[in-house]
Amino acid sequence: EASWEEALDIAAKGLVKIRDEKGVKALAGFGSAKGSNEEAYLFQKLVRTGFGSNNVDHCTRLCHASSVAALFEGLSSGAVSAPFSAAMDAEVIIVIGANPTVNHPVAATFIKNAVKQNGAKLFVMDPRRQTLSRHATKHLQFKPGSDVAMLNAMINTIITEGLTDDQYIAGYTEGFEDLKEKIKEFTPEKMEAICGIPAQTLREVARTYARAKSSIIFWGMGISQHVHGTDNARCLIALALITGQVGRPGTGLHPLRGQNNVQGASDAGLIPMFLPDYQPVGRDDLRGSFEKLWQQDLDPVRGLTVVEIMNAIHAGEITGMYIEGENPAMSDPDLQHARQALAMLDHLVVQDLFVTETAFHADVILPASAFAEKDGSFTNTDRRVQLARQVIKPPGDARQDLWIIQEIGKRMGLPWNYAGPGEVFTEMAELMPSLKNITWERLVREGAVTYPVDAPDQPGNEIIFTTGFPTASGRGKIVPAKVIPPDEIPDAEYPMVLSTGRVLEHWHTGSMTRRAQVLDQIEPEAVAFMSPKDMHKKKLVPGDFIRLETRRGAVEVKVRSDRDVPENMVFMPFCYAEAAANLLTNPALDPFGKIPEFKFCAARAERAEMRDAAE
Ligand SMILES: Nc1nc2c(c(=O)[nH]1)N[C@H]1C(S)=C(S)[C@@H](COP(=O)(O)OP(=O)(O)OC[C@H]3O[C@@H](n4cnc5c(=O)[nH]c(N)nc54)[C@H](O)[C@@H]3O)O[C@H]1N2
Ligand SMILES: Nc1nc2c(c(=O)[nH]1)N[C@H]1C(S)=C(S)[C@@H](COP(=O)(O)OP(=O)(O)OC[C@H]3O[C@@H](n4cnc5c(=O)[nH]c(N)nc54)[C@H](O)[C@@H]3O)O[C@H]1N2
Ligand SMILES: [Mo]
Repeated sequence: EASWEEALDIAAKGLVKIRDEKGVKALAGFGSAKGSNEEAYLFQKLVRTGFGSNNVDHCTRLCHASSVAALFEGLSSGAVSAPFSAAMDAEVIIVIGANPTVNHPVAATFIKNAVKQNGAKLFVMDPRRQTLSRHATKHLQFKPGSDVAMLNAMINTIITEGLTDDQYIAGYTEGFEDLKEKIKEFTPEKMEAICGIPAQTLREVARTYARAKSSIIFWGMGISQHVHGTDNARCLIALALITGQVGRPGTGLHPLRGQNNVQGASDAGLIPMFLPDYQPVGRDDLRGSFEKLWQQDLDPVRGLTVVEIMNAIHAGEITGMYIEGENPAMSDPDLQHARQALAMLDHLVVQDLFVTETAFHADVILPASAFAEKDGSFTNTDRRVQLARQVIKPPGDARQDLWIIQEIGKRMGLPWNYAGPGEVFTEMAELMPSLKNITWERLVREGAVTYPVDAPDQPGNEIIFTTGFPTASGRGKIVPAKVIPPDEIPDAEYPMVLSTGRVLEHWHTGSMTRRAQVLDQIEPEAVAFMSPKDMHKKKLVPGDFIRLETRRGAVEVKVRSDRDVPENMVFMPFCYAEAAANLLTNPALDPFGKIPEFKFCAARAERAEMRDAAE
């Protein structure tokens, strides 16, 4: 225990010492997608001006990094093209690699209502069945990791059967001729063997999507968390572009965002290759306006990403970190490796609501405040910037994040004197074109504004890309994808597939929800989910303990029978510290988004010898 003064002094001194003795690249920071836009902005500014490098990242790297890579490559914008309520205007809805009733319950309600009230056709594409499957016209339960095969077969059908929107292609896209050539080999018959969906079904779904007046695609982690995550997203973009299913009511591309403020934290620049609003750190012309306003030269070289930072610690290159509102000791892949890295650091400052598994490794823990305990703006999955107002006082001696980040900044020599989030937002708006016509005063007055906004007195544009794209040519780029298998294929030694994700009751690493009595009573202990057939084969009954093992490690966990899980797969949420799924996951990365393959690795599941259900 220490006073705030003492804690802040030690926290900042440790960082300064490393910066001055080992150099600016020996420090790194993880900011938070749970905090406000202003906190995210100030945190990346601290790393870029106080630490002196671009070694700043956050959980988006583990989340939609590959979707964003594909969207930027094709459309020069990583945000959704339409809000989730656009489902209500859609004739056809595709939900792929997402489980909205569990993870996006509000959006799921719109999707269910679209089916029920408007008769929309819903296609759910997921190796695992889910609640939404019951509302679906069809659930395509394809083989995990084979999205590109399935989607390419659909693109092939649309092109060979002449279901493309040729006027849209001519007016708003580029790269179609190349796609047309390359897609020839991906016939539904050939792809059936890879993805496990009958060619006839692939054709029917493709036709329905292409022919509908309005079709929209929602996607989630089942698309992004693969070594071919960017390719998966490229296929979805190609589907929308060749059929013109974007830029009109009821159409579009909607990567369902995860953390409450992952859109805002990314926009605000918690990304190692981009300054706020995705302005590349290497572009002298763009960096110049930041250098002018911040009155300091900035590093023109991109920084390291989440997993790269952990590797750099092992290599002895990074020795100090500041982690605000993230729990990498639970959320990173291959935890043994990640936790070793955290333990190797000479100096670690952790700022969180709770003493997390990450805080366990810290030299200084700074108790921060949750969203209800502070003011700030948050940007949701629909690009809606919303003002959250403080409703309760932080407990005990906990302090607000903005204040803490600023105090660290001052102690590192920065001339900061922000009176509150309003001043920080005003500075952001000066540097971020996306916030044009959104002022703090407007947020206070209206509560929420969706960007982009054309004028101070006009509402924001919910649907974008109505007349082309913000690319240099104004056209959306179609990028063909090849079929690449997952990094680690099941074999004789590890014959099953381990897939990880979420449950309704818990949030990610469980640091918050497992401390919530009610939620923890509903889902109190670590579980893995297996198909009844596999359980029967292995002579397991629900409640038995299994030993789940991969090339990275092993955990013992209770098993639950679940008809939604396909044969030969084990599904496990990553919220349980006592059986952390990420001790098992594969850290292999997608080459473009640098996202790890959380959704697929080879595993072995056996009855745990020492334990049984009676225990
Ligand atoms: N209750 C709760 N809600 C949350 C969260 C939470 O922790 N708890 N986290 C939030 C965050 S940050 C995020 S990113 C979102 C995530 O929300 P989702 O994207 O819905 O999350 P997941 O459960 O990880 O995975 C989605 C689906 O991908 C499927 N899948 C697995 N492998 C494949 C594959 O190879 N291809 C395809 N197409 N699908 C596959 C899984 O079966 C699963 O149904 O949820 C947000 N909402
Ligand atoms: N195996 C596996 N691993 C995964 C995934 C998967 O599907 N499978 N999904 C990945 C994805 S999509 C994501 S987004 C990441 C999430 O990874 P993390 O972001 O590391 O997970 P959280 O548990 O949400 O951690 C957020 C922390 O912030 C704290 N916090 C909340 N609000 C505040 C605040 O206002 N201020 C401060 N200072 N702290 C706050 C919480 O107490 C918590 O400890 O996990 C990734 N890891
Ligand atoms: Mo996420």
